[in-house]
Amino acid sequence: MKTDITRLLNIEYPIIQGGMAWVAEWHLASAVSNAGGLGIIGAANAPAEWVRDQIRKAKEVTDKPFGVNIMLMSPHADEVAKVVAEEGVKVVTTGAGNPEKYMEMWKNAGIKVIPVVASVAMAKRMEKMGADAVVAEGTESGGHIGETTTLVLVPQVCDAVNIPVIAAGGIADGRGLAAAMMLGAKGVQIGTHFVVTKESIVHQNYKDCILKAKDIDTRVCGRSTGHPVRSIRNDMTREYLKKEAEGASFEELEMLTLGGLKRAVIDGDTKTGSLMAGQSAGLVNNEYTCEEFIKKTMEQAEKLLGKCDINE
Ligand code: TUI
Repeated sequence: MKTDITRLLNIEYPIIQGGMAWVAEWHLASAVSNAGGLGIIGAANAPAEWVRDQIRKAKEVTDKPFGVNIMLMSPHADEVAKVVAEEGVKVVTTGAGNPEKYMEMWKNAGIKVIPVVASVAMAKRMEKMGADAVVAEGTESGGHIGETTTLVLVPQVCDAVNIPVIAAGGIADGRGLAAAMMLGAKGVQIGTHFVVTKESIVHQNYKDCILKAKDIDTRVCGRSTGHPVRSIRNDMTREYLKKEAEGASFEELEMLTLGGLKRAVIDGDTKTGSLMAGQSAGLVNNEYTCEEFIKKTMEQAEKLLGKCDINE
C-alpha cells in the first residue's frame, strides 16, 4: 500500500512505531524498520550520548530509514536535537510540546519532521512552521495524552492542514488502520501493540499485563497537574488517583511516579511501576514478531479497504 506517508518516508507500509520512553530502543526500532514500517528510537529523558549510541546501533542492523522521537519536556532535548542532525537521522517525531525552535536546524539537515499533536490548533501551527506531516494523537493513547478522541481529532486535523496526517491512539490492528484511512489519515502510529512484540526488550511481566488487559483496564493519572498519563491500572494508579482526589500536592504525587517507567520496563514491577499503555491494550492478545504483526495488520486493512488504494 503506497500512501503520501510511505512515499515521504521511503518505507513500505504506512505504519510508524510510537517513540515510547524506555521501550523504543534500537532493537525494537530496527525490527520495525526491517519489517517495512518506520521504527523510532524514543529519546525520552535520556542524555544525548545515549541517543547517539542507539542511533549508531540501529544503523548497524538496518539499512532502512528509522526515526528518533524527541520528548520536548526532557532536560536533554536541546542536545538530543543536535545529535539527530549530526547523525543523519532521516525522520524526527516530537512529543509533549512545541518543537518550533529546532525546526530550522532539522530542515537544514534534511530531516523529515513529524510533530505529534493533540489539537487542530497545534497541527496548523506545525504546518506553518514547516512540518512535513503530523501525528494526530487521540486520548486513547498510552503515556502523556491530550483530551480529544482519535475518531474526532483525525478528521478535524485532516480538514485543517494540507500536509499528510498520521492517526494515533487506539489503533492496534487492520481494522484500526483501515478506519484511520477512512478518516483521511495517510498512515498510523502504533505504540501499545509494539510493546509486546518478540523484539521488544520490555520485561515479560509488563507484556503480560498488556496481554491480559481488558477494555476498561487503563487509568489516567495527573489530570490535576496538567500532565495526564495513561497506564494500566495497578496499585500505583489506585494510590495516585486517591491522593489526587484528596488534593495532594504535585510533589507528593510525583513521588509515586518517579522512576516508575523504569521499574515497569526493566524490573517488571507491575505493582508500583508505570505500565504505560493505551486503551487498545484490550485488543492486544498475541506476542508476534514485528514482521508478523505488520504483515497481519496490512493484510486485514487491505482486505477491509477492498484492496483499492484510496490514497492514490
Ligand atoms: O509525548 C507523548 N507521550 C508520552 S511522552 C512520555 S514521557 C513521560 N515519562 C514519564 C512521565 C510522563 C511522561 C510518555 N508519553 N505523546 C505525544 C503527545 N504530545 N501527546 C500530547 C502531546 C502534546 C501536548 C501538548 C503535543 C503538543 C502540545 O503542545 C503544547 C504547546 O506547547 O502548545
